[in-house]
Parts: sequence; C-alpha cells; structure tokens
Amino acid sequence: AVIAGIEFHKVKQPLKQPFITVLQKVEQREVTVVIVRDLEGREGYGECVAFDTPWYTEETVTGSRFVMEQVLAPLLIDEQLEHPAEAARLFSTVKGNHMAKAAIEMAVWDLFAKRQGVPLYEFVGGISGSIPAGVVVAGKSDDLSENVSVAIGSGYRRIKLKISPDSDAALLKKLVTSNPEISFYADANGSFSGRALKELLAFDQVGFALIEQPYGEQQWDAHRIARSNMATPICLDESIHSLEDVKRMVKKQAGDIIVLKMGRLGGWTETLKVVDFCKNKQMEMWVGGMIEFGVSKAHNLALASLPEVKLTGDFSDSNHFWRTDIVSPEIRVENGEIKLSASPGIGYELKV
Ligand code: OSB
Ligand code: MG
Repeated sequence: AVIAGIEFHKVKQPLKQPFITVLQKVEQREVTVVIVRDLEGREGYGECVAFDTPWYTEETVTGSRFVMEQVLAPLLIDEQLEHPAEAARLFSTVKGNHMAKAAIEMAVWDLFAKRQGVPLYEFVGGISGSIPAGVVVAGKSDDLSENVSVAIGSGYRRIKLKISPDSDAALLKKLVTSNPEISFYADANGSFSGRALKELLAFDQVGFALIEQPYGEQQWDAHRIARSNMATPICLDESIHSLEDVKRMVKKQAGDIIVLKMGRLGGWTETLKVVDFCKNKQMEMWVGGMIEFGVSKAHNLALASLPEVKLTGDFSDSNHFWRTDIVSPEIRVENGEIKLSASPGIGYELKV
C-alpha cells in the first residue's frame, strides 16, 4: 500500500468525573486522532495517547503533534509498504517519542487490515469473541466502597484500585474479601518510591491479584526486593518502554507480569515482539488503559484478543469516561464483556 495521506485531528473532552491519582488529577482529556489514507481512499485510524503535561511519560499532546506532523509523517508519506511493520522501521531513525510513533503506526495497521477486508484482531492473530471488561477505581478512600459497588453493578468483574502508602490496607482488605467473585488489581504508580519496604508489605495481605508499579520506572532493584518478599505478584507498567525493558525485568527478577500499552511501547510492531517474548517466558500480560477514546480502545481490544494475553485489562465502557465517544457504535460492556466487532480493521467508524 502507498501511504498517500496523513491527517491529524484534535479531540478534547471533559471527563464525566475527575480521574485522581497520586500523580495527577485528570479533568479533561485531549488526544490526537490520526487518519492515514491509501491511493484508493481507504482510511486507517490511530490515536495518540500522550497527556497534555508529562506527568505519566515524557511525551505531551503538543510535543507529540509536532513530532507526528513534522518528523514522522514526512518519513511515511508516499512510501509503498508491503507490511505495516515497515512503518516502524521507517521511524527507527527517530529517538523515543513512542506515543507519537504508535499513533501513526496503529493507523497503518488498521489500514492494512481494512485492505484485506478482515478485522484487526484477525489480522494480528487474535481470536474472535468477547474481551472481559475491567475498570479502574481512582480517587479518595471515602467513596471507595461506593465506587466499587457501582462498578460491580455495571458488570465489571475485574477492578483496579489506585493505591499509595497513605491507603488504608485494612479497609482495602475488607473490600476485597467481601467481594470474592471480583479480581482486584492494585496500581501504585510508583508512589512507594523512597519508602520502607514494610510500607508496601502492608498491602501483601489485602488479596490483590497483582500490584502494579510500586516503585519508580528505573527502580529495578527495589522491585526485585519487593518481589522476593511478597506473595502478591509484581506487575510493571511505567518501567516497560521496549522489549529491552522486558528482558531487563526478567534478568533482574524485578517483576512477574507486564502491562502492555501500545503508546508506551511505540506501536503494534514492538508490542507484538513483547507478546512473543513473554509467551516464550510464560509471563502473564494484560492491556493497560490511558483514559483513551474509542480508537485507542478498539486497537487495545484487538491486542487483548491475542491468545497469549490472558489477564483482564483496563477495558471500560465508552460511557465510563465520556458523554459521547468518538467512535460509532460506542464500545459497550455487556455482562462484564465487550464483544469484538466483526467489521474490517478496528471495526468502528470515526466521528471526528
Ligand atoms: O497507570 O495504568 C496507569 C491512566 C492514565 C495513565 C496511567 C494509568 C492509567 C490507568 C488506566 O490507570 C485508566 C483507564 O484508562 O482505564
Ligand atoms: Mg499503571
């Protein structure tokens, strides 16, 4: 396929409720939607998940837009590709900027799946059917049990709780033990960094299926020590920017499980390499959310359809964050699952 055109669209919406973590209070979300076109006018869609400030990773909405428009698009435009992985190769001369690269590359993968007339999940080797839904409950401990009840009432069977050293381990344990049918994950977003190990160990008894990123991105030793002292599996998110990082995690025995985020990893090509590596190491994986809109979520659903991705990811209903999503139909959780669209490519129309 010849990449004949690339377009960028700004999307900005308030969240229905602020998303509060130790790192940031997110009240509105801006992303860039990418459209690539072939010579026949077919379209592929991607979504750049950088935040407006660098609180989660280094990239930003403005910086990634510059890199996509001024640096990456010129490398791709008018190129003839035999396979979407060639887009990643064309971008390899550009350092970092994984979210910018991922957004354009995702659009190219969608375009190729549409050219073949198959759903993206099939194009990448996934299995048709439904993806189990998972939601994140963030914010103050006062509303915690209420918010968990609402999530359970909405059908979610996997709930991720944001934790920090200030969280009430006894309260969390009560919540987890009183909902035995629910799989609870904990995400610390690095907030135990610089704290004594015993502060983290207090959460080992809660009954979490895993604890995500207790320490900072580069704190491999702290994660190794935590892992060797805890029964709860350690899962890394922020630490994993590439296949190299996954290999480092294994070598340093710093974690048991990884969160797949295509934006953080730089796109489908690198992510599929990571999936392959983890499969061979028999390491568990799941797909993480970025408070994203439907284009990114549709790509993530295709990723979660891979048989190697066994743990439930951050997959909430379009309605969870947004009054109206940018895709049609909206992405619905029914009986705790999201049914994969059988339409070609990502399987959803774009409304921007
Ligand atoms: O640490 O997993 C994270 C959202 C934005 C940035 C980082 C993280 C998150 C989430 C997922 O926790 C929220 C979601 O989209 O469901
Ligand atoms: Mg996380």
